[in-house]
Amino acid sequence: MTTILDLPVEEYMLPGNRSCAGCGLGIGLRYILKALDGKCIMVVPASCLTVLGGMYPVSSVRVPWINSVFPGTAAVASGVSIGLKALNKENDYTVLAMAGDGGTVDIGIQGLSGASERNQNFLYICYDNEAYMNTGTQRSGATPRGVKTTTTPLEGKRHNPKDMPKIMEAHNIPYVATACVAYPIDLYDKVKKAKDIKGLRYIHLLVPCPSGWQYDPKDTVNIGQLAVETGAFILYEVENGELRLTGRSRRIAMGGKLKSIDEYLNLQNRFLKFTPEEIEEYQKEINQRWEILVKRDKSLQKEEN
Ligand SMILES: Cc1ncc(C[n+]2csc(CCOP(=O)(O)OP(=O)(O)O)c2C)c(N)n1
Ligand code: SF4
Ligand SMILES: [Mg+2]
Repeated sequence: MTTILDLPVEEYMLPGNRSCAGCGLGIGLRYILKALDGKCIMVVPASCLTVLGGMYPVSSVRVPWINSVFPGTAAVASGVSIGLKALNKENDYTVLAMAGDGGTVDIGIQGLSGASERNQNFLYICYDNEAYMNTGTQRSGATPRGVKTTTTPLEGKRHNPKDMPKIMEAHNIPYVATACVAYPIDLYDKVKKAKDIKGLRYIHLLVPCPSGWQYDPKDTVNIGQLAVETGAFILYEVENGELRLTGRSRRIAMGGKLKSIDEYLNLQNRFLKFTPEEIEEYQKEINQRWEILVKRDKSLQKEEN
């Protein structure tokens, strides 16, 4: 098991960037770049990540970085990986496409689906802050039900979000995983594993955002942990169709208990004030999804026996 002492001391993020105080994105990128030993070429569409990366001629990271058009991330990453192959350098670098939820589940989904069908050789990380944050919090296909955004200001979003990891699983790519920046070692291990797999690898990374989720910037890790501890977000990986719960989610499945969802909802001002009946309904949906994933994890049953 990886511990904090096993992490490389080398840093690939430079001190100082332009993201908001308490943004979860910097935590995620720091561990992702460590797991890739800084040997990657990033492809990034318009998003908070472009802001974090910085404007030419300055940069907050020590790795090459291509800014792509919004829908083109997976197409550009495909081109870069084919170019590396032509130069006989495909084992020297990981091509890392990293886009927000808007740039993935809505605007980039067709290019990503095509690249997945072709099993193009790159790692795609969707960092999910559950709205279009860079342009001031508009709802996306990943925004949870009941969230107030600038495009759903009164009644909150009325629809459930797309299950993007499930959509990616349906493409039969070699690796699909979820992760949350509040559990950086779990994220680190997944990126390290994905690095050594050939073909299209997808990680869906939950990134709490104090500005859009409306909570105190000091609570980013706490909120991310609560997302997992309540089952609002579940940590798992799927290799060759086999699903395995990981990290905190695995420990809960092996004898713990999910916390009640209202603990998570109440800490964030982005959610509507739900009635007790609505909270009960929310909890029921979370429990159902949790039970489906626990049942799918055959390795849990083996460990119990
Ligand atoms: C084609 C196009 N449409 C709209 C924009 C404006 N725009 C820039 S960043 C952004 C939000 C991106 O949202 P997401 O992908 O979720 O990343 P986040 O900002 O939340 O990190 C938008 C709408 C753009 N740059 N290009
Ligand atoms: S709006 Fe949210 S995701 Fe974007 S930089 Fe600020 S805290 Fe980070
Ligand atoms: Mg977003």
